[in-house]
Amino acid sequence: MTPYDSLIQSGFANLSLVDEMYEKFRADPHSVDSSWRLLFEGETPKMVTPVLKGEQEINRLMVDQLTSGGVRIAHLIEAYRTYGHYLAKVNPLATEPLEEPWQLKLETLGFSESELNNRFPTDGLLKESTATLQQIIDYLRETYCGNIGIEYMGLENPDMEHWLQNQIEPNQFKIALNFEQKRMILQHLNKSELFELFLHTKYTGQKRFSLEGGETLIPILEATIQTGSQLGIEEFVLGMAHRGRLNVLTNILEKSYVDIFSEFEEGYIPDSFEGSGDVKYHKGFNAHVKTRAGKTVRVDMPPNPSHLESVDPIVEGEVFARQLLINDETKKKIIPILVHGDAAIAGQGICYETMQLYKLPGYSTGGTLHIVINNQIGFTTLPEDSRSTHYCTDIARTFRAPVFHVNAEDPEACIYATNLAIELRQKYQCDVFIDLNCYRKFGHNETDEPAYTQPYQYSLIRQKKPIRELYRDALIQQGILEKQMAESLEKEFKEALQKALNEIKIPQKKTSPVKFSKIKEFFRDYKTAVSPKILREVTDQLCAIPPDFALHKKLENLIKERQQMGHGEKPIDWGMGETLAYGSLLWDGVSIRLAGQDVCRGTFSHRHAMLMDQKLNKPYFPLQHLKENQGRFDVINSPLSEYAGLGFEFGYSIGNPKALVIWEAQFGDFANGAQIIIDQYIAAAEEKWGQKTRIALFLPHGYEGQGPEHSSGRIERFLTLAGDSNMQVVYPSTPAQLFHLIRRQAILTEAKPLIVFTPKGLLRHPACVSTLEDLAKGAFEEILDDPRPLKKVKDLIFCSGRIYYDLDEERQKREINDMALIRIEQLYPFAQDKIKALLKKYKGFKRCVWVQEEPHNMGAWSFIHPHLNELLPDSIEIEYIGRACCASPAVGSYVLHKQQHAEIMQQLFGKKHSLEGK
Ligand SMILES: Cc1ncc(C[n+]2csc(CCOP(=O)(O)OP(=O)(O)O)c2C)c(N)n1
Repeated sequence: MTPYDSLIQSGFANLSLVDEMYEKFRADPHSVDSSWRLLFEGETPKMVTPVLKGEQEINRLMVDQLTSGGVRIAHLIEAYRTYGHYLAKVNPLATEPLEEPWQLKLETLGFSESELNNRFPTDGLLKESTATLQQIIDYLRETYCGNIGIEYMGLENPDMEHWLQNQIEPNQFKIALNFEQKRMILQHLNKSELFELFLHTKYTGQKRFSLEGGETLIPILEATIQTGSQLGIEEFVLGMAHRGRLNVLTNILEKSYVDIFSEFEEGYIPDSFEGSGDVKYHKGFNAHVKTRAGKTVRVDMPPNPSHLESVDPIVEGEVFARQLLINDETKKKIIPILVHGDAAIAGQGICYETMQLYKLPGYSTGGTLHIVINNQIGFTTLPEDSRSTHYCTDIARTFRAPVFHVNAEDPEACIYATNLAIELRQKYQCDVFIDLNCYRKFGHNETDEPAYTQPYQYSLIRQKKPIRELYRDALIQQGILEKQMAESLEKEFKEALQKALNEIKIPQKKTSPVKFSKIKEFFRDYKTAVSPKILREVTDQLCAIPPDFALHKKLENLIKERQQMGHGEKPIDWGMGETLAYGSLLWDGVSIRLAGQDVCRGTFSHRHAMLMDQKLNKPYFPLQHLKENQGRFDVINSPLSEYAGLGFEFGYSIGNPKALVIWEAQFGDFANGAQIIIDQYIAAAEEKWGQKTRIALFLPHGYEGQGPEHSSGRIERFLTLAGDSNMQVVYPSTPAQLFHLIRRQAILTEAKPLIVFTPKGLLRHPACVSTLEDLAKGAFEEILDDPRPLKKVKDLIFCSGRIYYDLDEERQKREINDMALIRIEQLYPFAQDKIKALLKKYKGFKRCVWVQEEPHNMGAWSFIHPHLNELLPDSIEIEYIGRACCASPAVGSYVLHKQQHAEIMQQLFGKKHSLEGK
């Protein structure tokens, strides 16, 4: 409560406070609360504008106004604008009138009952300049406490407040629709309800997540498209909840009834797609919809898994990418719509994480329209058990997004709110919420008995007349619609449904289903080498820092070294290998987006893709200044969110399939905060929905004694997810390998996600370097053979990633030359043929070992073991050397870590190659 509010609440008992505040205000207008400032600046209330006169007079006038009621009326109006929604009649299940909130009580506002018939200035609210207190309150109640409750005050956007007041107050938040508009609403309610009824009778007991009780969603979405298109929107990306999804698919995206019904038929097998598929209420669809004004609007509903709200950041990423592709700088042509459930929006943290993106330059889509199907239940749980907030939409308050609370049983009010919401989004580029208060006619799904747990709620629901009938009867009663016409509209629609049902042909299973992109795609000969000339040119541009740029002292050296590396005068380190991969791709016009926590500099200070002018505090991105017509390069420090952060990038990669999109975790461990995006989308989206992505995940991994949480990117998890050619899991060990890998990912003909375990300790390891020539020839090698000259090999050692350098060092130290160290750089898809070739090359070896840093139950061992064993001669069994099984990825103590490391070395080298024996 503001101090000014307290004064009002105290019934103006402390008028000396006004003097005190005014003194403070005169000395410094910002030293007082904004409510006082508004008062003294004469904006609210308008009656105190003569503040410009002498101080004495001001005080006198204010006292007059306060006591005469002018200020009180102004405050009363503000109170209704701010809190009127608490009294709005938006709950179709309400059985009793709402209790007046304290903010609107007469005494709170400084009035008494006895003043109800006194006349007061109306402050421009009514046409008349004065009216009785009762009349003013009635007007405000009609406006702010009718069938729409609006939360729009105090959102730090006075212009938006005024705009809304001008829209709302003159017509008391009512809309006058013409016959055609009303007929359209009825038609959409018909479609919405009768579709569900039809499914209910024809496919009794089948899961469809009926929209009944919230049918008004369909006219709302219809209005969004119609009004939106008139306001310049050409495309909507719709993140849809399970509830009403089939209804929206047919009645908004115009998916044919035949197609929908077919999916309900026994024996249905999809014929259009060869993956494992998904259930009908998770599938995506897109369509071009014709509006009544003759425009065409694209509506895209991406597929999503059961995981509620997980699609939110994906929708945002997709929209953001598309907006960039069409240069929609105003962000008014493509907009995101997110349809939520009331329990989900209140409970799922991803909603907050996604909204946190909404004003960030690297993520903002210019505002999302949120529609909550608020059926006042989540499965069997009531709001009192599922949220601590008053409204399920209270997240909107955090982000200063206006909310329209509407009653599904008043479709006209819903449409009016929708039109305002979409106009607001277009005008103010803000998120807007429509809280569609409704009920759920049946159980959570159609096989559920809701009365087990909600007998009272369902006793009310069973008495409910369908919204369509309520509206139809109201139109008939108003004389707007003839009963006959209403009946013929319904009949027409039912006949269309029946006709569709008769047309169903169940598709036959294909005899030999064509699989989507094959494993062999990965092993194609991709040309990733770049000529030394281009590499030098890229380097020169990268290192050409503007002369007046105040570079950080330490970075002067980095730039100098990078210049030498790019000219072959110094070995190329990890950072430069990565940078040259980006630079050379951008040179060829490929767009790159790299996002994640602190990626601009790089968590381990190896990247420096953003340089800061030390005097002007302004960033400079060398990779954006290579040449004209180069690819777009975005490097974005993400908010501290893995789930929404990765979800957004996945969505971006769908929205712009050609771009190379990379998400980097701060440490690989943190990727599990985005596990739903990894499991449900990255690993399985192609298999379930045919959705292809070339997204790459960089997961810093490696055992350097930093403890349980900074060692492992959880290689084992990704390998468990790998299957059926769904993605690549790679642990590259040299800068050149990374260079070729990044370039391969950008040009893969069949886009597949790429999981890369990236190093920490190797970033500056003197042995982890490549030459310019390594970049200028060759390609990414799935398997790296031993580069050292060896005698007849007795021990064949397989490993992956960082540990190679430790093993090699130890081997050198011990002057061993009959041991081959083979690096499996690409763990999945497993390059079986290349391994076979190496086994042949080292034929006659006596011992075969897999060495890893990770515990026995983690790392690549469980995956590699059967793959390698299968290829070995019968006489040889692969041996495991690594840490013992452990519940946690790594020990906390550095000393213990070193001990474990020494044990690994001892196990491998100790038996036959003891140093003492030398
Ligand atoms: C992340 C997640 N947790 C749990 C579930 C199981 N589940 C499916 S629907 C549902 C209730 C959702 O309630 P609400 O958001 O209000 O939508 P409604 O079904 O009422 O339309 C639950 C718990 C899920 N799908 N996703």
